[in-house]
Amino acid sequence: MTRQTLHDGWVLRAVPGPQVPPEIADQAVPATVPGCVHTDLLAAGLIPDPYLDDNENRLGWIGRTDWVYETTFAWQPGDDDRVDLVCAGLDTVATVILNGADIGRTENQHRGYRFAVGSLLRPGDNTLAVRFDSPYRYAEAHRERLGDRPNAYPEPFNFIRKTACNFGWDWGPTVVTAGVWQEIGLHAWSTARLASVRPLVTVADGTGRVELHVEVERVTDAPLTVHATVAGAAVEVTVPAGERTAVASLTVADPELWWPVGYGAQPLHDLAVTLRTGDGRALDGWSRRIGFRSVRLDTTPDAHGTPFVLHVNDVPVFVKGVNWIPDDAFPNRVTRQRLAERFAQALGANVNLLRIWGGGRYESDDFYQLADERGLLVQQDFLFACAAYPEEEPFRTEVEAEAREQVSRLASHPSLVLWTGNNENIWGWHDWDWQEPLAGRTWGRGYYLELLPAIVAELDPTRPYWPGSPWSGSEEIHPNDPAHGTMHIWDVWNTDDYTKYREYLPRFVAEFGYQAPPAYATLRRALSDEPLAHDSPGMAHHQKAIDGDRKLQRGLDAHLPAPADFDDWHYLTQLNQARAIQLGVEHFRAHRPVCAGTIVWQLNDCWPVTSWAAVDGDGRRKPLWYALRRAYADRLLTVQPRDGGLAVVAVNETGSAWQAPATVTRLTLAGEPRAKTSVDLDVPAYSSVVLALPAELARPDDARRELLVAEAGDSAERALWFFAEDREIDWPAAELDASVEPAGDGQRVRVTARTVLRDLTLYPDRLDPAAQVDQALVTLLPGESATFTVHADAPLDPVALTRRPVLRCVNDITGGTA
Ligand code: BMA
Repeated sequence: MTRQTLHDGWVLRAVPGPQVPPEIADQAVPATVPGCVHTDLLAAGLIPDPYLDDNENRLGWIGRTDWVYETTFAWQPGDDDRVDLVCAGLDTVATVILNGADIGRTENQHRGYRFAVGSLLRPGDNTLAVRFDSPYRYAEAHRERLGDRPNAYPEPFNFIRKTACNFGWDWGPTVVTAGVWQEIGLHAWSTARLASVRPLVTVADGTGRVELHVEVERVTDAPLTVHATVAGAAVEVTVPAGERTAVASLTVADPELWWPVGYGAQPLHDLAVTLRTGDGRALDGWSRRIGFRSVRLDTTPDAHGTPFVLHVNDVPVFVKGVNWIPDDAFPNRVTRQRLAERFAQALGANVNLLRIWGGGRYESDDFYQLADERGLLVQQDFLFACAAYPEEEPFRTEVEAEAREQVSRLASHPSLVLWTGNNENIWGWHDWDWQEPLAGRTWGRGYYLELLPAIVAELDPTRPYWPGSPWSGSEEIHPNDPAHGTMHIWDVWNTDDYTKYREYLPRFVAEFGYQAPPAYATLRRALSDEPLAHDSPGMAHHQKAIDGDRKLQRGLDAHLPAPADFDDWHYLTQLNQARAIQLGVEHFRAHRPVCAGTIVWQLNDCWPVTSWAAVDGDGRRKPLWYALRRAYADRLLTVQPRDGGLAVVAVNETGSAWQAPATVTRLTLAGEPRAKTSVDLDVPAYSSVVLALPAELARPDDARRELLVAEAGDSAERALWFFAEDREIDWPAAELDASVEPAGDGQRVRVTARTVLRDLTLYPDRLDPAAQVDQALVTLLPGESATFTVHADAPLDPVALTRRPVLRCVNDITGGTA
């Protein structure tokens, strides 16, 4: 058995057409495989960078063009029974041509393909070409044939099995790619090969079990054996002549369990499978690292409605999640290292679950391996988002094939704990005026409620399936009902103030988000606007949400002093995003266990853009990231309005009791205490306590000049409450002392407050795009100090580090009261 990758020597040509610019029309462009047309044209200097300014607008022709990839490779015949061309992923409508002969046509980015090509190969040089049809032409033809379907965007992504957000989204550019986007190569084999290996791993009564479903492809009837080992257990089964499948079971007594981060370790075991001939000759092998854990979803109706509680190893896990979108519009740029950085950012923000949103992709093996290693739980949506999808052919067959392949591919990963049928499509059918235009046409119901659950039940009954995000558990109940199953909260961003989060008592919030611009250095890299303004052309182009700028302004107006310039606007909008999400998360967590999880929209971005992300398109953390780290900490102290007054809620999402002396103080902005209470906090493992505050604490003498400070143990667990909005508070002009000193390979910025300093934030990327800081949004009372540690490529100017626009706080906005 030999494998030969075919990643070298590719060139790319545009099929002539009136839309193709003359400088590209006759070019043979060096092509990267795996890769895509956009990144090849960019590398060849033939197009401007689609991520900069409004270059995107001039590149729409790429998706309307047919493209041919071609390479020549050397091959020498061996004595193998079969030689296959294996394409792990083609994007999307492709004709594969070997030595001039068509060997196959594909139309699904989310599947792999294998073609037997032995009879077409010749000794010496061979030519392989892949012709990609314009995805628009394909999708529009199917739309024409089947009748249009409602869609949140004016693009035909629901008529092609291709990453939906590639056609643009409310955070993403329209860069409709084509290309050999995953590995491609020759696979020569004899007798038989492993066609698929699907390990179903369960744990019951402390015993681990691997039920191994093996499928072989064979060219002879000679007997075969499958041998498998894991964690000291071994098994061998025969695949009798004529049969293509076998099931082998491995039992591991008392395995060390795999846990989500925060709940235990992530032991992984090599599961090795070998296919042999009857006389023991090895033919093929497969191995993965698996983990022993059980997972189930508890949705048994209770007094509040229908819960949505994920249990791992029979322990209910409070989900502290973030939604994940493709980390780059060009997937070949998303390296394992980049994923590892993003995962480190998720873990650093105390996240324990990533939901892979249905407008993206079935994530890569690298993604899932990293999630397995780090203990990040994964929810994978099937790839349907924000549109009605046709169920007619060829789509039904494609969807079924894709789902079977992906459920099987991902079965080995302990991190994967939940499959979901789609993003917002059942909700869309209910609420987005779809039913009339659909006029009875298919819209995807059969996928979400019949086909996909049947496939998961057949191929991977170890994992729960939930028909949609959101979904209430029943067609009789509105899919976004807060009391039942999962919900998405979007009225806050779209129409209401973020304090409205407090009006919801959801069982599980699978999406809620609030926008802010990316880091300043990110804007400066991407935009040549001079000066930058909230509505300058580049800023406007890199804001894709309907009315986004106005919604940001609405949020500012409700809470914060008016920005005097772009620097103020940038800081305040970022601050408001952080405040909004922190308020939401703390409110929802304070209602555990009725609420069993929150998944913030969204962790990451795919290019430089104003969006709901916590980490921007250049990988820089926005202030939201720091707020999330606090709001998602295992131990959370928060002040919440309750029953017309105030309460301190202590949430303990750890396995041991949280016992600490706690104080709650009402004090003036000048730091003079007005009332104080002390209690001994005792929060059992995985629970919360609510301490109603007496009126002398909950009621200010002067709402514009006071705050509450709740502290437990050391001040790391500190919660603040202001009695008025920042724009109404009588802030003293910010006064502080600051010093900067070298610290290892960075600098330490020490700030001592002479007045209260509200949400002190340091933006070192203003001075060096590579600079990072370890904390943000620190509120100091007079006399208190904070130390920020900054890392940059070279030491930064100490004076600039302690001044505007680098060092900011709310009460420096107008130098005083608003
Ligand atoms: C939800 C998501 C995305 C979208 C986001 C922000 O609907 O599922 O489709 O990007 O809201 O509007």
